[in-house]
Amino acid sequence: MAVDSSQFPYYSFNESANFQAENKRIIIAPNDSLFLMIINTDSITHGFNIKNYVGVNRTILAGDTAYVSCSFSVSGMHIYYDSYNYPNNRYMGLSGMIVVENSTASKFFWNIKEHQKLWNKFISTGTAVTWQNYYPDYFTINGKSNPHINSDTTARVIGKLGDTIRIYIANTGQSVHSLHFHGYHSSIIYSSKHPIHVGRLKDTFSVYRMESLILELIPDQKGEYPVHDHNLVAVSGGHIYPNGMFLTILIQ
Ligand SMILES: [Cu+2]
Repeated sequence: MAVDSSQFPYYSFNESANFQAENKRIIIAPNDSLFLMIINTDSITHGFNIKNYVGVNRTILAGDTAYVSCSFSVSGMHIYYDSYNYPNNRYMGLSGMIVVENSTASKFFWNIKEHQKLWNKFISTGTAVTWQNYYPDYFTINGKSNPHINSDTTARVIGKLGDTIRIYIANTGQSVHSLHFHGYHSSIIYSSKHPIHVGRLKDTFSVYRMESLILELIPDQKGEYPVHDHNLVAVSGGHIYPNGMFLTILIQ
């Protein structure tokens, strides 16, 4: 269900039979062994893969189960997703985060996506879509839009002056998103697409399709400041402002 209470088909990797728009967030330490059992409870074929990880791609028929084992030797973040009928199934929501870390920083997670309501209906009924004609109208963080995203305690940054805060961002949608922080600069400590950008201190971050990015924020002032997508259509939902990719940071 979208921010304006309209409904459209949406898929997600969940831990149980209870539907959650946000995919299961997997957090492990470097060199941990991760074993996944992926059950396809749908009536159509799905897949599983981890971006930039060789040997885990699976096709999972309706009702079947796949088993995947993997591990990561260094800290970072990876995107797992439905690789079948790509990118359609992934676009429909089937994509989440694998966070590899052992830091003591406070952590927040933004899995960002966007949708064109009509396209979700088309894809769910097997109707072909042409990505060149894609004009999304709903924009989400962890499956939620403003104002609901502000009550997601795993997403909304709340901290104190001088804290070390890490924000894990994955763009699992089809569009590029450009996140602008008001009030604060953050440094890039990991980028899957542009490792050369690590160390840059900025207030606006482009996040490309299927890119994962880790930011470190050390707040130097108190206050409540917005963070939003600077492609301003993404600050709307169903054409209503500000019901999109927009939340606030609260530093006390
Ligand atoms: Cu701005």
